[in-house]
Amino acid sequence: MKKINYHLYLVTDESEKCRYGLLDTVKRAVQGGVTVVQYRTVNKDYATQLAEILPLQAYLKEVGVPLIINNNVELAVAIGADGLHVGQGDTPVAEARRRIGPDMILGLSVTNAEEMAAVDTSLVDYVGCGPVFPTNTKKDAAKDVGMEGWNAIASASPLPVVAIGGLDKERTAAVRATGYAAGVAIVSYICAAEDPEQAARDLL
Ligand code: TZP
Repeated sequence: MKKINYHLYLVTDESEKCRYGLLDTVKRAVQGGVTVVQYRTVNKDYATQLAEILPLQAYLKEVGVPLIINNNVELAVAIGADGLHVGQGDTPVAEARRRIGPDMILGLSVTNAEEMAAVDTSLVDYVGCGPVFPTNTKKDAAKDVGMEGWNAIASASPLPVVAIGGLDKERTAAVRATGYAAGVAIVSYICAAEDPEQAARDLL
């Protein structure tokens, strides 16, 4: 299994919603301790994604932080990203694995126990579980599972599992205290923060 450090996993918001723009927000967050970054957008065309991702990738390579692309196999392969993340309704994991090859990290979102039970550990490297708490960031998010749901789903994970959805300082501490989280994935607490570096530190 490919090893990366999932401890503090930043999922980027739309660049126009990042208080300091995409690159500067990521730089500040990495200074604060972010260990992996996922580039995620639902409103940009391919050319815009490429224009945003190349400087981000150059910076993350320089500092040795892995870059994962959300739900865009073509982009992940074209730039030679470290990983690809897909949701249940996105490119199926078998097709994604075939297209990215054996070495790229592949993450899969799960929103309930049935999806967790169906994870193919021969194809997937890690699982994102949530939303754990309500979130305004993902418009089509499934119902939040709460701490009880997190405990039930995450404890059944055969792979490293990352919590996502509505996480702030207190909730992150609660999720980490369960002992099931390889990491926490965060959008707005960091991207919308007045001080993204300090926000990242809050979550370590
Ligand atoms: N997938 C499940 S919840 C979510 C995604 C991408 C958004 C989490 O954003 P926030 O702002 O950390 O609640």
